Amino acid sequence: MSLYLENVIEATNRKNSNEPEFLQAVEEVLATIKPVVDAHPEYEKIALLERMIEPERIVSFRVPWVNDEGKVVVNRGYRVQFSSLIGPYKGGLRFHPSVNQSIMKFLGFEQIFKNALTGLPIGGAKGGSDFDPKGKSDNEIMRFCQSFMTELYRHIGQDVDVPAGDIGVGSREIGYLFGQYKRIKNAYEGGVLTGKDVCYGGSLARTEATGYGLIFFMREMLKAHGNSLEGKTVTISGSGNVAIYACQKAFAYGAKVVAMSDSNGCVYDENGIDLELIKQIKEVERGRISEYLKTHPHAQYIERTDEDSPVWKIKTDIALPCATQNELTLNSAKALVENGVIAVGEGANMPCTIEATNYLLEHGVLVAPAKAANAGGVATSAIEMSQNSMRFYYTFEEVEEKLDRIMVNIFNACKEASDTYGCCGNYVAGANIAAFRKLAKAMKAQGVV
Ligand code: NDP
Ligand code: 2IT
Repeated sequence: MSLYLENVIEATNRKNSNEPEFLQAVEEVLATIKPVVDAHPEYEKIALLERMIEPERIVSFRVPWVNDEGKVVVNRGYRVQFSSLIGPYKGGLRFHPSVNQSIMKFLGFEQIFKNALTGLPIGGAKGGSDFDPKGKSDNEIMRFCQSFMTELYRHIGQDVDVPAGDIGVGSREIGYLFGQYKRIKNAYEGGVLTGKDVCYGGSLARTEATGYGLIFFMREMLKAHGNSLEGKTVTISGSGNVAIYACQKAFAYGAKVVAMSDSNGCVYDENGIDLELIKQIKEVERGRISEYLKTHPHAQYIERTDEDSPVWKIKTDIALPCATQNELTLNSAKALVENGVIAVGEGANMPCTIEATNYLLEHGVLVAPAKAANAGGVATSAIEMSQNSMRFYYTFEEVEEKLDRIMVNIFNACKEASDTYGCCGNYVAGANIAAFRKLAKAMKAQGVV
């Protein structure tokens, strides 16, 4: 490793020692872009890596709101505006009790690279709160969202920073956030948030986009290795937005999804998951996945007892982690390899630990890395922004076709980079290198900012 890279890694570890998820995300990128950095000694003088690793701005704020019992609750809100290098800050909002600055920074850092891969003009950001939406009434969700936006509005704008959904933030929350923004600004600025309902400026197919995009990327990756989704067994972690639409598209390509999960455990249905039932439980009733067995008693429910999710112990050809970071551990990777997995597609952000990814790659498993494989969501957000600017709607088919083309381009970019830099078939390295090359070029072009 070059001395420059070594020094940057050492300084990053020292400065961010209390932020393990952020350090993990940075380490994964720096470990793979070495050949590009080595070929560009001028990067050191202009502190290119240091500037890419340091967020442009972090905003953290108090979010007070009143619960249904009349008690005031205080949560912490964040927006990490990581990079505006290639477009307005862009990235989702996460509402989950685990949210902290480290998680916000890792997600914002990943987003810069992911957004660069889409080929669209969007910078990188992430935000959210440690608010737990579970068990909250609709009115509580609304009051929380209104309070959150009452601070956030001053930091965002359709040409400045464009938030969207992530864990715990879907169409309902985006609606409440948008309503409050519009009220404060006294203006309809459609492009300030994406993931809006189609009835007031959202894009058709945005809801489906991340899951569909993941399967399009998987299709391309398998094709490049003489394989396909047809007839394959698939297991998916999570049962939220990404998991549900990945499941739907996997079935459409002739695969059979046999397992899905939530944070408490997983359901295994050897007949194939009944997706309509999952949607009813998760999207309508906001319940637990274990309720699947009430109407499908032949299925099995396996409770989660430790950090290794039971879903990865089930035999499968293709595994799609679509829940959260570090949900696929080294133990899980070993279990998957032992059961003959051929491909892992990251729908969630950084779902595999570094040890798990390395183990999978060393054992010949194809890995579709998150930055590339789940980029369909944010790419379709950018398509939503462009429709808002045009004051026009594309049809579902038009958006899906654009998304498909974008995912094909992303796969090709990852493949080209991995072939060029001598890590053929390693799309984790390919995605990082392809994104980094573009970002580095833009950073050099724009001077020291
Ligand atoms: P949702 O809130 O719709 O669903 C999240 C799912 O993951 C739920 O099934 C949830 O289970 C499970 N989950 C959440 N946290 C944990 C945890 N700590 N341990 C185990 N399971 C957990 O979120 P999304 O589907 O939108 O997001 C899923 C992942 O995809 C995230 O990593 C997100 O960053 C990423 N992503 C999302 C995009 C989007 O467009 N929405 C785009 C790109 C990436 P439970 O109900 O029990 O909490
Ligand atoms: O992680 C992600 O890419 C998202 N949560 C979607 C971001 C967006 O702006 O659509």
